[in-house]
This record gives sequence, structure tokens and C-alpha cells, in this order.
Amino acid sequence: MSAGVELGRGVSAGSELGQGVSAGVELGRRLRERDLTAAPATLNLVENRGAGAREQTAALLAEVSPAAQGHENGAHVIGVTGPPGVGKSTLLSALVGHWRSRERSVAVLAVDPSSRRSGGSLLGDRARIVSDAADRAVFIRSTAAGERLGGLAPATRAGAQALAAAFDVVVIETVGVGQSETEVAEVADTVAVIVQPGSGDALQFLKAGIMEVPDVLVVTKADLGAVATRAEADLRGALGSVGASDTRVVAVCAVEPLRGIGELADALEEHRLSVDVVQRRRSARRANALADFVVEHGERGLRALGGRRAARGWLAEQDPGLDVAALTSALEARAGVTSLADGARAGVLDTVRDGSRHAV
Ligand SMILES: Nc1nc2c(ncn2[C@@H]2O[C@H](COP(=O)(O)OP(=O)(O)OP(=O)(O)O)[C@@H](O)[C@H]2O)c(=O)[nH]1
Ligand SMILES: [Mg+2]
Repeated sequence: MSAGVELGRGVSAGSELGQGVSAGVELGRRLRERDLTAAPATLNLVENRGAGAREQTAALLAEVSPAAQGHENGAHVIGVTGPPGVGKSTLLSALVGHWRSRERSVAVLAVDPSSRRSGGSLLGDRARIVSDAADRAVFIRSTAAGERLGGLAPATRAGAQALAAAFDVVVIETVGVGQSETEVAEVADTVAVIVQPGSGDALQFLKAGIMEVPDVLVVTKADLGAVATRAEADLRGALGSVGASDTRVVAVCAVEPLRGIGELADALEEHRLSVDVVQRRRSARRANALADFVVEHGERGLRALGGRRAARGWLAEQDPGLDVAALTSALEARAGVTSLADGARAGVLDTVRDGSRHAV
């Protein structure tokens, strides 16, 4: 039996794994056992772009994949997105406090645009997410966004998938308004878009169909009074006009005195209960794998798969519990192309071929 098969099935104790992946496997095992203290090392690993680290990251993700665990991760993965300075971090401080009062463990992965010239709060008064530093059930990490405006840092998707094995709630905070939510929606179970009263951006984007209807809309800075009330009413109107009046709009004030935080937490939870999370995650993994494949192998790679539609159809027949890297490797094997990340993915290929018995 190859190390790859053992890897894919999550058998780590006592198995003869190569040194290259053992740290990733060990971290994955700790996360599966809901060891929250594994979070910092996990993020250090997924942020490390070196070849050895990529290999270990692939091993870690295989270890916490639904195929290895026999079930989807239990966490509620939430995307929180909105323009710079809208109040995302302040709101998350309040939400983290709320979730902790309900004894839920929380990880927040913020994609920090501050390295970009145009990024960050326009007024330069950006707030940090505040939490009790001694509280081990809260983990907060900022990752530089790099060059991808509005997109996810590559490490963020991996980090969210890994931490979802251990934490009750995993939040991804990203900056953007308009189309940037799409990428978050491919990772999160629930996407909340935060709207600044009086800005009108989200309103126009919604009406024009530029922005996909988010799962929950949040009007922040409700303490501003009339302008916030109007924003809320306008958004409800816009949702009605695009046939999405069921979408919850919640007005919050994230500075003292707090307002609407419990209601927002309930709206997020309600959304999660209303969707088929297992199906949403399966489709997202397949979409992510095809996207990753196309980034690496382009139209030529796609042609080798018989086109996008054929590739989608083939992916739908694979073990639904495989993680993105395993699915990408499977596509590469089918297309007969090799990848830069071959070493990283070699181990999981055997699982793919042998994967149908591990359906979740
Ligand atoms: N009055 C009022 N001010 C708020 C509220 N929420 C946030 N702010 C203020 O808005 C400013 C920006 O808040 P942040 O939480 O940093 O906003 P952000 O969206 O995380 O900003 P970036 O991370 O830079 O994109 C800070 O000065 C906050 O104190 C609110 O509910 N009411
Ligand atoms: Mg922020």
C-alpha cells in the first residue's frame, strides 16, 4: 500500500509516511481532534509557499477532507465582505463576543489589503478585531491579499478548510463590493455583505445585477440614524425588485451601545439551516478544482478534458468527499498533463482512483 492511500484515508498513526508530509498529517490529525492550539501552526504552514510546505499543506488538507473523515467539517464557514472602512472588523469584534458568550469557538481569517496603495480604511481609522488574548477558543489571523484585488489570498481558502475541522465558526473577512463576493461564496456556507449607510454602492450593484444577491445583507453604523434607516429600506426595495425579498437585511451598531448583533448571528445561522451545506461544499470543491486546473493548464488543458462541460460532468462522478487538491490532481491525470505541484499532489492521486468507496 502506498503512503498516498493511507494519507487519503487519514490513517496517520504508525503509518510509513515520508518525512515530507508528516508535519502536515500531524497538524491535520490535531485539527480533527479539535485541538484549537493547532491553529497558529496550521496558518504558518498554509501561508508558506515553499515546495515542502505545499506538500505538507496538501497532506494536511487530505487529512481533514470529508473523504478521510467520513463527513463534512462541522464548522459554519461565513464570508464577511464589504468596502474599506465599512466596519467589518468592528462588527466581527462584536460578533466574536456574541459567539463566545454562546461558548462557540471562532477563527477569523482576515484578508488584509493594507499592503495595496488603495487598500484599507479610507479615513485611516481602521479598527482591529478585538478579543480576549487569553481565550484559546478564538483565533484571529490577517493574511496579506497580495496582488489579487478583492480576491482571496491563496492561503485563506486552505486555512479556512483546515480550521473548519476544529472550530465551530470560521469567518473570512475580505474587502470588496461588487463581484468580489463570488470568490468568497466558493469557500463560505454563508456570505454576508456589509453596507455603509448613504453609500449607495451595493444598492446600485444589486439593481444592475452586477452583484450577486448575498445570503445576508448588513447595514452597519445604525447609530447614524435616518441615513441608516433609509439604507435599510432602500436595500429591501432593491431585493424586492430582483425577486429576492426573502434575503435578510439586518441593521447593526457595532460600537457601544451595541445593536442588532444577536439578530445578525441568528440570521447567519438561519441561512445555514436553510441551505444544503453538503451540496454547496461539494459543488464549491469541484468548481475550485476546475478553476485551479484552468489557471495551471489553460484552454489547452481544458480541451484535453473534452471541454468545460465534460470536465464538470466527470468531476460530478468523483468521490464527493475529495478535497480540492485531490480533485485537481485527478483532472490532471485524466488530461494527461503534469503539474508544478506534482510532488504535493502525488500522494492523493491513489485516493482518487480508489476513492469511490469513501463517498460521504
Ligand atoms: N459610529 C459607528 N462607527 C463604526 C461602527 N462600526 C465601525 N465604526 C467605525 O468605522 C471605522 C472603520 O471600522 P473598521 O472596523 O476598521 O472597518 P473595516 O471594514 O474593517 O475596514 P478595513 O479593514 O480597512 O476595510 C472605525 O473608526 C470604526 O470605529 C458603528 O457601528 N458605528
Ligand atoms: Mg478590517
